Amino acid sequence: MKRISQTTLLLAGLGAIAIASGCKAGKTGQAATDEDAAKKVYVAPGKHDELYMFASGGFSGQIAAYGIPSGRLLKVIPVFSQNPENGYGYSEETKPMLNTSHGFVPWDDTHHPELSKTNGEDDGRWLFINGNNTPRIARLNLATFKTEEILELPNVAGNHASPFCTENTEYIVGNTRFSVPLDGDKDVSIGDFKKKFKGAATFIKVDKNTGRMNIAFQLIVPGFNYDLAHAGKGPSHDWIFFTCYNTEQANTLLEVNASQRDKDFIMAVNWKKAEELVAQGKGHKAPAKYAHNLYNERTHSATSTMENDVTMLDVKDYPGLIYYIPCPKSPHGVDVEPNGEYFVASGKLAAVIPVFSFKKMLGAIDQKQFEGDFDGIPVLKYNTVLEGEVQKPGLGPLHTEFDGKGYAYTSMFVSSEIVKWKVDTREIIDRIPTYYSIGHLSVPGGDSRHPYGKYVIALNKITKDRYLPTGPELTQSAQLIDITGNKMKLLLDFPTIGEPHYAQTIPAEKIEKNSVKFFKLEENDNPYAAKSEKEARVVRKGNRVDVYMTAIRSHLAPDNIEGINQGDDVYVHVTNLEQDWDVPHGFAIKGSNNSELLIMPGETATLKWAPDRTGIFPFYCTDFCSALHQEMSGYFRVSPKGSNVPLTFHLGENLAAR
Ligand code: RUQ
Ligand code: CUA
Repeated sequence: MKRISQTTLLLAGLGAIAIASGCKAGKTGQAATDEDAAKKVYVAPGKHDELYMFASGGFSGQIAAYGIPSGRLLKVIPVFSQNPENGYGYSEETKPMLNTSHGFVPWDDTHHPELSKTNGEDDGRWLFINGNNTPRIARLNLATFKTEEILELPNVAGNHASPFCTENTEYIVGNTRFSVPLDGDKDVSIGDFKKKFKGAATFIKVDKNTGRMNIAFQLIVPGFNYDLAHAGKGPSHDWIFFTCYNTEQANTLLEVNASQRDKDFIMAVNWKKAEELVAQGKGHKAPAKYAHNLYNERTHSATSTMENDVTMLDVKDYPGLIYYIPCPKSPHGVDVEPNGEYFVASGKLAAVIPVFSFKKMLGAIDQKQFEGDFDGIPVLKYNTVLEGEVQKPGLGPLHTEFDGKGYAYTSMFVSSEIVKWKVDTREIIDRIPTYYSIGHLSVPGGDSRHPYGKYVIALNKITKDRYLPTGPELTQSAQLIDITGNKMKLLLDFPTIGEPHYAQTIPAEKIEKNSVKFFKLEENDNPYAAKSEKEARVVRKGNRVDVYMTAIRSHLAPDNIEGINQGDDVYVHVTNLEQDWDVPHGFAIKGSNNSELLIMPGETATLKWAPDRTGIFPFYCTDFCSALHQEMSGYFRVSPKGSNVPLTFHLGENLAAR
């Protein structure tokens, strides 16, 4: 009991420090008046930013792209949440993207954008992001800035430790935050936690050419709470390191009960070895139900397939597959420096930042330097793997990124600052306050073999007094910090959508050159496309009416449609005939219980509409596309059920009364 109350006090104390340091620090703000800082973030009108930053939208479920150094918001890319702004998740073509084994799930919580890598470097092809709540991983295509694929993860709950990329994007890896009974064994007492609740580390194979994802295997690991991971690089290429907390395996009041042990673990996994075992036919197929959703750029449509099983390896059965490294205390993540030799863990309740050596780890394994085992899995001796500790770094270390010049930058949640330290000597070089309560930070390329450096971006949890107040809910915020000198220098605060949980930042040139400007009409394979006005038509089959509509500046064809009856399901398939950059058309119908469509040039999108009453229903283009945009409109006539008004459609005819 005594121990519990001490821990509670410690945690309450940490919270208080966070708030106190946050409010006090608010007075500084020197950068806002610094002309030099203003010059460094000023991007003249018409000029482009130097970098793209892709930040998760946190509980918005989306990704947002910003220009750096200006901090200008360029685009919100819908991923796990419906987006009425462009019809994602509302149109018939994109609804299947949000299908899961639980049915249609129109929201999630995104945390960790991960750029695809070639030879350990960000290659600008794809961006992966996790859905935390209903475990999913999405892949975005950075040529189109569209979500192309969403894969649900079975046997997992709280897909937080995700997604992490191996050095050549061989795998995207995720693990469970909440250990749960495996899918085959569902109705289990929570009291059976220690026996029956398991972690499942998921290894998703990524096709080199198409980016297509498939679950290669899952490793059944002990029922802990898994936290962030990073794959090795260079010498440590074959390994991936996970952190875990709650090695106490508590299932109630985790705040206290999962903070008992002095050290939890880094779990080092030899993924190369796991891959070999699976190739040899080891492991077993376990029943699992999960959705695999794929968007096709040619049909402009998504399909959802339900998968039925997954290959699982129980790590207990394969010695040498994983090792534990003790790590203080409730570690929240592990980061691998550019050379792949040192890995750095951050215990959110720890007083030091431990830096481990990969070489020493291999040596310790070789010489069986074990301090014991957990469930048969060897636990290496802390000191045999440790290279050294960063002493007195600050309070609440969370995440570390690197600048490629031998320095590391660690975010400190509780003391609300970034600490710069030297990787080889572990001495602290500088610290800078963040406003407030920083979570992740992002150095461009900061988790890759060759960081671009130049900036570190603080991704904060709280803004308090930093912006004009907007009622109880305040904007979320990031901060841009110059790291070119010995001392870090705050340049800019900029608001973000949702919570900018984590971001990855990449030189613009790697993305810009591949950017798609429009979709070729002749490559449009959507079965409902009308590729010219001549093909525009309306077809009835029972109570289903398909409208094949075209859009071009500045009319929709057809624009007068009669003979729809109440009780019909109307599918309006709009094809944008434009073949030019930046000419989308929009589409909306009065009273439709749906969002608009925003149709890119060459694309087809479908709005489903069930008219709820008889009458005249105007429809129009919602995107201001030309001087005669206001004229881009038309009418539906909806008659009573069973009416004998013939189905007709027109364009360019002044109808006579019927
Ligand atoms: S975890 S703030 Cu959700 Cu990314 Cu450390
Ligand atoms: Cu098309 Cu406005």
